[in-house]
Amino acid sequence: MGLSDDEWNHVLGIWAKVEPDLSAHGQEVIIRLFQLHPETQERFAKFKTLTTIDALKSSEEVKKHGTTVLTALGRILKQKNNHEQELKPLAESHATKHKIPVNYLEFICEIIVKVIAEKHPSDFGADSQAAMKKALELFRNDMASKYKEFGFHG
Ligand code: ZNH
Repeated sequence: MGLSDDEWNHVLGIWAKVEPDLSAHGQEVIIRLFQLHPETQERFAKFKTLTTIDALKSSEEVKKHGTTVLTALGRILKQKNNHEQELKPLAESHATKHKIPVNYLEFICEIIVKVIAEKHPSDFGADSQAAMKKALELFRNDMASKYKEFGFHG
């Protein structure tokens, strides 16, 4: 179920292309998450007033949150699955405070892959995409098992 060295090289290689423009990627991911799955936006008290696509696009807070999310994800990916230390606080806050079900994590992971594919068509080939999907699946599985440790079965 783990990734080979080659697969991790793919994951971290494409991530290195994402990082210089992390906030644009993050902004796009969050906006698309809200557009495709409006119920996810309801989890954010701070985004309740952003009811139009224009409001979402011009929000500095959305951009900031997108950067926060992708920064945390990048930190986790770079641990190549030795991510217990980085994952635990995230699982705890998302289980006990934000209460974000695992299927919402599936939504965002799918969108992350799509956004990277659109922004980096020539650097994110089939092998890299497959590796990234696998890495994100590991992330989600470990989040889900940590959720259970925190008593959240979402
Ligand atoms: Zn989340 C927050 C990350 C997903 C919802 N996040 C957050 C933060 C971070 C994150 C880092 C800050 C800190 C804490 O913990 O709190 N996320 C993340 C990641 C992911 C996510 C990495 C994946 C990939 N989230 C998510 C989802 C959702 C969410 C899907 C829904 C739907 N978060 C959230 C909220 C919050 C957070 C609600 C809080 C915000 C504020 O600030 O208010």
